[in-house]
Amino acid sequence: MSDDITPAGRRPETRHGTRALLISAAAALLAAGAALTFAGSANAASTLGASAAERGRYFGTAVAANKLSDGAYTTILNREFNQVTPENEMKIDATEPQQNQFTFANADRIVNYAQQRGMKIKGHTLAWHSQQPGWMQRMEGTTLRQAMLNHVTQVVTYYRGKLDSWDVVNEAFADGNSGARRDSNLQRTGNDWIEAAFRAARAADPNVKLCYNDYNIDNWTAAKTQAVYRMVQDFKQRGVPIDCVGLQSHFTGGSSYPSNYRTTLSSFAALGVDVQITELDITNADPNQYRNAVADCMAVPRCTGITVWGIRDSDSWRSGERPLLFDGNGNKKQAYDAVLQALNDGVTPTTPPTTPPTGGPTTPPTTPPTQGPGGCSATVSVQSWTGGFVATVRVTAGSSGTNGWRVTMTLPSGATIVNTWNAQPSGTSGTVTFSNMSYNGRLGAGQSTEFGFQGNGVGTGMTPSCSAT
Ligand code: 9MR
Repeated sequence: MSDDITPAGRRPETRHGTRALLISAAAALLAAGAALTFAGSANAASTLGASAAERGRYFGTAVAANKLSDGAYTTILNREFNQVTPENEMKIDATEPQQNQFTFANADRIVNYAQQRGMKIKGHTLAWHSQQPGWMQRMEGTTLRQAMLNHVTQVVTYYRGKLDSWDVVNEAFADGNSGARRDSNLQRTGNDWIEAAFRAARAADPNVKLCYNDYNIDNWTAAKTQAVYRMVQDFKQRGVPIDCVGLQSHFTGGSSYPSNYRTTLSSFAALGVDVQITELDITNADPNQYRNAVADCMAVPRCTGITVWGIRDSDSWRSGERPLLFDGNGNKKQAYDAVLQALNDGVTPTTPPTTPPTGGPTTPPTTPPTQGPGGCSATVSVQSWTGGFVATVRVTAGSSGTNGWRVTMTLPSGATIVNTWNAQPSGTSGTVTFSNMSYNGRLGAGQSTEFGFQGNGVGTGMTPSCSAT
């Protein structure tokens, strides 16, 4: 593994400290793994899902709703996989074909199917430059930003409690050597569109894991990989809620498995996020590349699961490359055996790899809830750094619910707001009233929502008061 590459922005002494830690952690895992591997091969699991589960992971596949009536397809799905990702049914054009008219029928078929069988579900995907419905493709600026946040809020709310994770943002970085964001109508709404989407998702479901997902971020030295790494590092430092990074890993169409893949997986994981292989397929299903990719995931404790992008070659978006684990007749290919072996040889992390989602380092609410006259309350928690802060405000409806709400707070002298999400501020300094957006004003009795803002200066001593409208 090309361990000598120092990612930009990381101090060498930190790097050495990290390496020493990783080496001792790896030694401990190897010691534990020796015993577990022995036990594992004594009664090696005979399906992909069972083997992954024995090692605290999942093994999943992309699923198409219209194939759930194909018996040959579902026989393999039920036998081999314990996680699913809807291939197209949760994309923006599928769930909000007309603005504010949501359709979940096809996605629900997959969700119900998976839930009945105890399979984990990854939602895919909430904010993406591609597969936008026509109305969204024609939008720009503030209107688009609001529409995107509304989409995130509505869809995450609809599936609250049902999914394991969401691909909140998909494919936001450019290919090539620029390390820049991909140009798109979403990107043109402002560079903070990604974090705004993550914050809206967290507010809508505090328990689902929130992932950033992309392709061509497998090679650790690639500019695109480094750019995504720096974004995730920045999010963790600033407390933007992110729980996982998905490496699509389409080793098709001219891409292939990079020898430093394990370094990439472990480097992202070291930032404090789970990593997952989310859309794996490999030209001609090369058994060695499949074996290596799976073994790399198994060697990284926070690599929590692998999803292949379809079941049979005939189900693949690149069927001509026959890139999957089953042939068109549903027979296991050589690559299947290689993957099963790599799973069975894998190591069970000593600590469970799944952690509850975290929004980064948060401080407990700095003020007791204050009950406004109109039946809502608000608390604020603040994360500060030198010269700035992010405030997250939780609004909770009283016993009669709200049609709308307003939260007023006085900023300390010298503090100014530079960015607000999920609320409309009346000003940028002094006493500011934050009003609900169109999509988060209506709260049932006892229900909560969150908004937030970023400020310059010091953010201490703010006391929110809430009134329902
Ligand atoms: O496999 C999906 C295919 O059926 C769709 O036509 C295509 C349209 O964009 O999307 C494919 O899935 C993509 C996934 O959503 C994101 N990463 C790349 C996948 C392959 O194109």
